[in-house]
Amino acid sequence: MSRFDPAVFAAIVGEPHVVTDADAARRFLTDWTGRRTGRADAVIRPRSTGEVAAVLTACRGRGIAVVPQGGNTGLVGGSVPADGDRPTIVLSTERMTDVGTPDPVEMCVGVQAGATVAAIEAAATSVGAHFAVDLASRDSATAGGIVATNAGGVHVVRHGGTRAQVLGIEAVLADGSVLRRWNPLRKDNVGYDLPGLLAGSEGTLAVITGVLFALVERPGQTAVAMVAIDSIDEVFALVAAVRTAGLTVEAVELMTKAGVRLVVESGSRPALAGESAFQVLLEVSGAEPAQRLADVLDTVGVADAVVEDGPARALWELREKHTEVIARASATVPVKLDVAIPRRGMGGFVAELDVWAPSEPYPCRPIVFGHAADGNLHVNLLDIPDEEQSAAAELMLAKVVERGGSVSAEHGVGRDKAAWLERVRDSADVAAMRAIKHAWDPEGLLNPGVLFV
Ligand code: FAD
Ligand code: 2HG
Ligand code: ZN
Repeated sequence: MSRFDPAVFAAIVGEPHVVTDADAARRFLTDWTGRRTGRADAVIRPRSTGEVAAVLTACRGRGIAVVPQGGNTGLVGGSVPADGDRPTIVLSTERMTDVGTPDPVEMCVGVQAGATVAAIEAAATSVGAHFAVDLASRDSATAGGIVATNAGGVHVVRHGGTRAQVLGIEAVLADGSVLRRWNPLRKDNVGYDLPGLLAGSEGTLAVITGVLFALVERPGQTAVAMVAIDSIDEVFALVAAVRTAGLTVEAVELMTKAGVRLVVESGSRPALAGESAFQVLLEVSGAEPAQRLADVLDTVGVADAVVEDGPARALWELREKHTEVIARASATVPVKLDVAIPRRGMGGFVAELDVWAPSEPYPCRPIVFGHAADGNLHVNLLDIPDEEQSAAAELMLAKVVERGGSVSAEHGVGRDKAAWLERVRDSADVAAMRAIKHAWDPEGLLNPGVLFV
């Protein structure tokens, strides 16, 4: 196996874009949580698909592993390399930020992999359309990253996840060849859905260089309510009442008293005067949405609520600040578990968590929030000593599986949950996934240690 030679890569992307200086490379080698720091021989920053193809060809010939990285906002340790001796580069898409002109007839926009979610939405807005994926990391998370993780976000209840928005894809395979399906057709059943396969592939099958995204209609007038509730089951009654009233549900986000309290302590204005066990943020669209939403809340008889015209950023702030506030509030890096639970079981799961957390040998502060209508809960366990964290995660994920849930709802498997793959998928399923991995990346160069242990 040849040693890494920076000159080979400098000849492809230009010397300034082969980052070997330790200080300059640091931000690419530690993940967003600060939990994982890895090692790489260099960070390579190509500008074009042709450069990515040449980089992968050079890596293949030299046995160099490639860790694709977009905004590095991933929360499962998949965007940074492992800490070992293996020759490795981080391939950053941060210079691949082109956003094409959106097409208002075909309702699509083509972007390079490093374009941020915020940039894609800005382009969509310029033609009166809307990009359906939105998440609090929108200013950093990239097209390639959201496709590679099949990110969810706040509008899954309305439009589905990222995979549902992918019309076409351009990606460089491990052998340096370029796969391109780039057609805005909504109907095209010729062969396997390779763009769909790359959604959720977490950098293990190819480096995504471009995405042709579907755009959706703007929601028009929206209204946002923050509603006090005592039990999670009330969420579903509320959502049903809103739908029955003819309003369209755009987002349904759950928070707990403990989480809202932390965000308010960090300086945000509380929405409601009192404290309830849970607060749910409901965003709806339709004609006169604020008045109609208020009427629905009256009819249902909620104890406390506030309704504002959209976009109601102050209400959204209470939800969107959870991740950063939790990171600052915990004495140790929080254990972050992104799980899905069958909706009828969510209340029981959260109640059990409250009993379990203080009674374990390593008592922790659980903060739960998430995309309630999708059954997606973000369970953050604060203050757990480092040496106890994997046992705590293990216990929690086992409870999720017992309840028929998923150990990864929207963040992916990454390195953090790779050991769970064989526990939650049956042997034929894992064998099929391994066969795909082997066919696309026979030498195991793409993101080793992610998805598969
Ligand atoms: P990275 O973190 O750089 O990479 C993530 C994975 O994708 C890695 O495995 C990486 O190898 C791979 N990858 C990246 N680019 C490419 C490429 N071009 N080709 C192939 N593989 C690639 N996630 C949600 O699903 N929903 C949320 O609501 C949400 N909210 C968040 C809020 C905050 C404040 C933060 C910090 C994170 C949040 N996330 C959320 C997690 C994260 O933003 C998403 O997983 C996002 O999709 C990652 O995009 P990225 O560009 O940062 O990818
Ligand atoms: C969100 O929905 C993200 O805000 C982050 O998926 C979840 O911080 C988390 O646990
Ligand atoms: Zn989320």
